[in-house]
Amino acid sequence: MSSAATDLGHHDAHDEPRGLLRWLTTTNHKDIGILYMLFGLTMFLLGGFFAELIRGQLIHPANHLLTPEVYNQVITLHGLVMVFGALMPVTAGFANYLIPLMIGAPDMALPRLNNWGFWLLPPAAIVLVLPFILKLIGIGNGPVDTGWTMYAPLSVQGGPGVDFAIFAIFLLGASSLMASINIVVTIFNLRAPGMTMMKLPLFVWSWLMTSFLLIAVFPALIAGSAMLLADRHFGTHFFSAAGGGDPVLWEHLFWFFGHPEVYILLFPTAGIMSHVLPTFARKPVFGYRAQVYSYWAIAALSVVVWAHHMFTSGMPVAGQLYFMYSTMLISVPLAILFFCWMGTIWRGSLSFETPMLFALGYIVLFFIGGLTGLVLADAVADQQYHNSFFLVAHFHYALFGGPIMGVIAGVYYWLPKITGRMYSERLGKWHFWLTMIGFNITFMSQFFLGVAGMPRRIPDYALQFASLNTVSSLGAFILGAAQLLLVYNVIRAAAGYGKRATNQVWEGAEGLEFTLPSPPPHHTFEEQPVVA
Ligand code: HEM
Ligand SMILES: [Cu+2]
Repeated sequence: MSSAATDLGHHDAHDEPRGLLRWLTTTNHKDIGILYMLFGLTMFLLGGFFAELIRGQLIHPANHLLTPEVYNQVITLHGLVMVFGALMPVTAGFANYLIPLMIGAPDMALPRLNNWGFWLLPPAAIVLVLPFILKLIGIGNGPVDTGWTMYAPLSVQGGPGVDFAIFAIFLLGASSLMASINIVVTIFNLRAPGMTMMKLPLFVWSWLMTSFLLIAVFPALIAGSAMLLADRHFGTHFFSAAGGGDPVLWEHLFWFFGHPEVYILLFPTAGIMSHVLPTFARKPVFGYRAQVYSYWAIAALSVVVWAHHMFTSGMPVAGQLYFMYSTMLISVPLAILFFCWMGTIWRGSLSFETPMLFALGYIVLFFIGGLTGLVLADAVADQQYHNSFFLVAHFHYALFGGPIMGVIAGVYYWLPKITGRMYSERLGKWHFWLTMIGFNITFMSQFFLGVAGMPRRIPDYALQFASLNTVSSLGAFILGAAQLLLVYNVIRAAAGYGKRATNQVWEGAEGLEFTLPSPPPHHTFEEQPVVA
């Protein structure tokens, strides 16, 4: 049994390469996981740099830090880099590192595909950002500047930066599909004896659902991008009304991908929550089955609500009502998840190490993101708030407040496992409080700006928006600076400083990964463990 099981994976030759070649050619899931996470962190810093440029421009009216063209390029790259460069790869890194450890498998099912999946990412990032750098030295007219949604007809008419972005999307799509297929096959086939589906750790379940979603919806974006490319260069008119096409078709294709994408970003970190909270509450996770069923319900509903992004594009009343109510329905399974998290910490013996702080911050911030999403789901209210700063504030509460906080909780939680060293708890707490304070200063003020009528995607604004924008920008500088503490903590642990971590790392931690040494050896579970 055990030999058959281990032969499924690969077995690195024992004279495996070292140094740079090791990282280029590795098929080991832990190495690849680390590559993904480092890539994600790098992109987080780049996306953060763009964010600071945006807030630098908006710090006071009539500012000339960026020209309007460059402003549009910077907001577009910021959005694309954060979503596709930072969040998706970093959660995929957790998947690669943790899923085999959590299910007792020696590696991912398709290790060479895994290597490919990762190495498509750096070229994608370079293709996306290269026009920006070329422009700095005077070549070309810069990167894509349409906003991350790349709406037609603007994207049909835009400069070569749009072509670079389309090519980056092809690479990112191929990478995501490879990773998703690998994850599904691994979870279905490589579980240790006794690890039934209903015993899977919730992080593994969350990634199974993420993979299903990716496989279901990424093709819509790839197809749409191919059509866009054809419209731009091969004389087709998919998105051009003059030639018999329809620009709204792009919106359908984009949001059929784009709305589920929110849950693709969210799920893995909802999974992380259900590991961090029980550990520091010293209680078993509450409502395991309810959480699994909620994942299913959210995933299913997420693909039928896309046009809530299109209320102002013109739609029959019946359509408005359908998309309004179906969207609001998602709050039911989401609320169940929230109740399960609360149930998990309810009357636990809580302690507040850094991962726990970020997990609690997640609950608070993502709750605000969710509630304000309900406001935008109201087809009538959305006529007012659409494309205002209310929306910008909402989706940052939903994307930073949820996924990014969850990723950071996960980083602090598993960093000692991965590096064998504890991070500095004191700096971790500083990181948390500065993030929490900086974040709320930055984005709470944007709700008020939005309600007062400040539109999104503008490099300059009317005088009555001045003071709240200054507040928001100062908050963003605190928020950005705070993330350097995370970088410091990661580098410090990776470089081998800090207290040694035990196998279990945390007093209340459970799961197969915590039965292994910290850091785990290069090859794990060559003998498959048996789960009782
Ligand atoms: C330091 C933290 C951040 C700050 C200060 C920040 C700031 C901003 C601002 C001010 C805008 C609006 C630009 C405009 O419409 O004129 C924006 C757009 C956006 N941000 Fe962020 N952001 C941050 C982090 C993130 C993260 C973590 C994500 C996603 C994971 C994200 C995703 C987006 C997206 C998708 C857009 C829309 C871009 C577009 O309209 O094309 N941001 N950000
Ligand atoms: Cu949506």
